[in-house]
Amino acid sequence: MVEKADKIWMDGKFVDWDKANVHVLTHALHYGSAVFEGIKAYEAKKGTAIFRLREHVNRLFDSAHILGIKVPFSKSEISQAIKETVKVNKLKSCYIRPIVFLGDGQMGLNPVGCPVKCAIAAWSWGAYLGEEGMAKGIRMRTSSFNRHFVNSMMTKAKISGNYVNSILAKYEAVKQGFDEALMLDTEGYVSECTGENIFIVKNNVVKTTPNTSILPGITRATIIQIAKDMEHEVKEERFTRDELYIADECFLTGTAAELTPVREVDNRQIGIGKPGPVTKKLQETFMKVVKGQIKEYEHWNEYI
Ligand code: PPE
Repeated sequence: MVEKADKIWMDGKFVDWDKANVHVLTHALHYGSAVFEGIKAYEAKKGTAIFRLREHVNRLFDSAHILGIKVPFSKSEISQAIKETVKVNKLKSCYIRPIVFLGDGQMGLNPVGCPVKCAIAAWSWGAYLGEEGMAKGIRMRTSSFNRHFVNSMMTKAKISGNYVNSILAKYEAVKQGFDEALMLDTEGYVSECTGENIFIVKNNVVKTTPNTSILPGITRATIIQIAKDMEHEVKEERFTRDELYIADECFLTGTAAELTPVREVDNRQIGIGKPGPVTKKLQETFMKVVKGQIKEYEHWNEYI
């Protein structure tokens, strides 16, 4: 169950959490015509800091542009509203969910003329794939569902409708006792997971899938930067599931998942079967970075 906060920002005003409702004929509810973000605020050195707020707001606007809708607020208004949402709810650290959606007033697939609505909620959210997963690594299986073909769904946009594919895959994996689903692209190469990007490490080389069928993750970009700064060779290159089976290490990245190690894929142990040295070092560094504890990355912490 989501841990309720006090207020939700809706179209420019704060409303009580329990009153943040929409009409049942909301276009987005029927057709998935919404774009959203997932952002995290952490208790950092000098107070609460939102991690890479600018990049998240840019991606929200990019997603809206790809879907073909115009956000009825400016980027600075949305950024300000996000900060205020954290503030009014007195949350020291939290997950933040802005959503821009087609509202009610018109049915049918033609979205022209449908009102565009915005909301921003924030709540406390614990370890996405469990505390144990963070410490020991998770188990995943290759999904029977493919990741979107790039001309069927726009994967660079965080469009709500895209996530039905993730729900199908996640449900299948969880019902079979796994923590997460590994999704392949329509050509059979590794793509990403249901709500995370994926990395492997082999002989100290860090590899992640290229920006084709994936959501270009902000955590992914962060880890690429940190790994390069640690003098690792980083490749953005396609790889197959068997290359993953024989990798030394594997981990997932995402705002909610942060950096989650993977210990097993398709019932095969990955590397030593627990978080490897590169994974551990990146995970530790990432957690310091989001909390504003490393000077060279402090520009990513946006204090509220
Ligand atoms: N791929 C997908 C499909 C995805 O949904 C996410 C974020 C990522 C990669 C990683 O992106 P980034 O957060 O920018 O590093 N998934 C969000 C969904 C969580 C949810 O269950 O809702 C998130 O982590 O906020």
